[in-house]
Amino acid sequence: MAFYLGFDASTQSLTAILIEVQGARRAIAATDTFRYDDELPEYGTRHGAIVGVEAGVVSSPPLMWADALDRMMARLSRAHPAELSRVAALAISAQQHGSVYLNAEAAGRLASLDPRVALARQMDDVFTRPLSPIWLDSSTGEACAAMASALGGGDVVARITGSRPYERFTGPQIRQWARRAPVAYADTVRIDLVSSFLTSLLVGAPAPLDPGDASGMNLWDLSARRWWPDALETAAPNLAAKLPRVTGASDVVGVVAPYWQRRYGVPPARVVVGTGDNPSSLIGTGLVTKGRVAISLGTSNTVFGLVRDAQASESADGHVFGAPTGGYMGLTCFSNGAIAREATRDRYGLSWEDFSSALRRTRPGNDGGLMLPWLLPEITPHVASAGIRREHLDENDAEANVRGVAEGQAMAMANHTAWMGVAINEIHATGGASANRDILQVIADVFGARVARLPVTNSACLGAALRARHADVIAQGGPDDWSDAVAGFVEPHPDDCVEPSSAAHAVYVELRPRYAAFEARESGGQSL
Ligand code: XUL
Repeated sequence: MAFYLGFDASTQSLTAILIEVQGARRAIAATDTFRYDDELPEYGTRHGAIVGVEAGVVSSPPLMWADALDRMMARLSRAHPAELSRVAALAISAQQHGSVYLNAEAAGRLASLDPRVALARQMDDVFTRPLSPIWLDSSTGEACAAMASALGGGDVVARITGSRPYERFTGPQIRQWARRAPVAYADTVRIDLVSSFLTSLLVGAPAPLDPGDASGMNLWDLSARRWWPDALETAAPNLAAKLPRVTGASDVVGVVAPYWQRRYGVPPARVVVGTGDNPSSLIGTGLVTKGRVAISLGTSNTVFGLVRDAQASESADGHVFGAPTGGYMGLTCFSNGAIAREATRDRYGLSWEDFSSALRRTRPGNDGGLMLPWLLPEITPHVASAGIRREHLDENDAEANVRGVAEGQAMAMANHTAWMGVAINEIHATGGASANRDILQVIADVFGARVARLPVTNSACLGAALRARHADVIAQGGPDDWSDAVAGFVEPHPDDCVEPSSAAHAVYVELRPRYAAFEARESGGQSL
């Protein structure tokens, strides 16, 4: 019997899932999660982040992620010592795009972590940038424009890297910071993504990136599978020397460092290259073959699925990333996910049960009321000035506003997914809000597709544990078989499927172009 451990360092929380695999027996052996705001209040985050004074600046302390990983391992070693001592392989999933800037001390520190001293105390002076920009940051518009123009236009950048220059992507982030803080940039010997930073902590040495997370930087040439020299040069001086190596998506990068072995009784298990939460969710939702999409309702809302090639993303809507299965995945990301849903709930003093009953009591189409739920600056479509916009919707009508946020999110997801060219008959739903059947009903009706709820709501974390197992099997000379790797963990229960209503779908077929036109007017973009 073997155990595999996955971690997901998301925007707001850290989750761990231990899975057990013995022949055909596959089970979740343990799961644990905590919110940074609650468990690590000393870092001063709200929703896991710190909003800067300058418009659009959003960051998180990288030390908090290290501390969270340390504390989670402590919790697992207390609650599940026997299982932890039999872990065969581990992998990290982490929020995408966030970057961690390390000085010349860091590598030595990683190599000699003292098991008697908490991790955060040993790593607190290795950062040249104490706050890491994260995916919610939208402050780098100028850097994006400069990179697009230097590289032949946004569509050229999209063709090569899978995405037009986006504000949260790491290349524009690095460019802006290198120009504003040249001395600190020169002192930086290594720039990690969150996934490679946490993986480095696990192995006690600088760890590589996988192609999935590397493609969230506007620096990685997707088809050539190497850094794009022109983009590196445009972003910052001497950048190639500071970036991690990029390995295959199923590569083992080392074994668990002595720190974790001695402090928590973790065995010298294999550590697999980390990846971003969306590539990891692709595995955790079982999308290892083409033709289906998943919707993740987390801090961000994302829609993703496997796509045919690297060229699909010239539309302004989406991204193509390397997929853990070796091909490519398409993704559209909305920043106004959970935070907009929670703000609507709180604004009207509702519980989640009230939120659900408001959805049940109101009619599909909301009697023509529309909401653009842009509580935060929005990524898709690009909206720099946050603020909820309403049309034919009374701000004081709590129930209509609940339906407004749910329908607005679902219609935006449907409208901005067409570029992937995937015929959507079934959607796998994941993320915290996928537990809410009434939200899923709205999504099923808008897309006209069945929505299958998966047994594990944190598919990014499950994906990390499954990736660990898949890579471990290969490392032992076994087959590269993704269908077998995910079997037993990702099958939706038939009772957990939400079917679309054809009458409600017909309402949305009419409403979606109106929603798109309202969105285009308010964002200054193109209508459908
Ligand atoms: C994807 C994106 C978000 C983060 C959230 O491009 O920015 O989904 O990965 O953790």
